[in-house]
Amino acid sequence: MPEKHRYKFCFGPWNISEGQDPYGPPVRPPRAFEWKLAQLKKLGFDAMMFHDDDAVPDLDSKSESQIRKETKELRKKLDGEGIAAEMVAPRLWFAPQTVDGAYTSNDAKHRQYAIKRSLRSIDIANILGTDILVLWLAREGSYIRESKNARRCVDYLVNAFDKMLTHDKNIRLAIEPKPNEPMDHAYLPTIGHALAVAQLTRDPKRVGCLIESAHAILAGLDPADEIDFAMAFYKLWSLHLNDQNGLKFDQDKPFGSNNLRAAFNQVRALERNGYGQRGEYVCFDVHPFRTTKVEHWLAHLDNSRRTFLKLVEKARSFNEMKAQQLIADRNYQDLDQMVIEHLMGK
Ligand code: XUL
Ligand code: MN
Repeated sequence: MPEKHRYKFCFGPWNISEGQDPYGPPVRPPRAFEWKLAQLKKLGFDAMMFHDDDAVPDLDSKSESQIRKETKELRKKLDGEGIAAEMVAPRLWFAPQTVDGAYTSNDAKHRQYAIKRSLRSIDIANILGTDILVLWLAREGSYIRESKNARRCVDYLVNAFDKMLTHDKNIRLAIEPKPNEPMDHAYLPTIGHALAVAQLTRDPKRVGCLIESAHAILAGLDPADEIDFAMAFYKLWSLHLNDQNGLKFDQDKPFGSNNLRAAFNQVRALERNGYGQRGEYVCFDVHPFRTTKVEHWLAHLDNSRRTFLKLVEKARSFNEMKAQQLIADRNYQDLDQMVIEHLMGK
């Protein structure tokens, strides 16, 4: 077991969400960023994640100097609270220019928009003091396969990543794969795809990944195996823990809410690879249920962390010696039961 360490935790302002879905309006009132930051602090989390326009609202309508000024003000606010910025992610799925994709749009002007906005996000990351740019490639894929040339789209993605790597010699790109939603099929649906495309860029060692539990489950994969795979390459630079009940819309349930054993295995994978020991954060990309009342608005965040910490204890108190004996005897039947009873607290 690697040296025991304290994990650092984070979430994003979008994780205190208002409950809107495609079928109904918000059910909780919008709250200002300052309120969300105060809640994060009150809960004792260490850092916040930012989309570029979480950091600077309406940034497309602002000048470069205005964006810089507002980002510096945010940095001051965060420093004042002792809260770090974990990452910045360009929100490339809201603007009219990204209706048909961002880096892989069929329209060259729109591809340029996406790249320019990403470079601006890197500048924001620099001011906020993080070297991680998260790329959730929301609209890089197709609804209608014949509408795009998937081979050319790989070149477009590599070209965009190369521009970012050139723009800043220290920035690290953490690709967050998701196989579907909003697209029918995404071009980089898994960690294997993300790490493969990294090899085509001008500086592969600065292109890594972020694993989100729900996204791996949507790809039909086990998030724990995705963690071990990414960490074999030393390329797991961020993490969105949550849960997902099978192949349906992206649910972002509290960590461990659907499958406690799968959550236990994710924690075991993190522990055995020493996740967090190079400064990485454990982030919860979780949302409150739509039914959640205002007075219970932060429970999904606190509960996810509680579950995580309990599972760290479970991972550290798992009888590895006994497990190894059962493995040596190929007695996976009893190994299976041993895990179940360990989780049940027998
Ligand atoms: C989308 C998702 C995003 C990213 C950040 O499914 O997970 O919130 O994590 O852009
Ligand atoms: Mn996420």
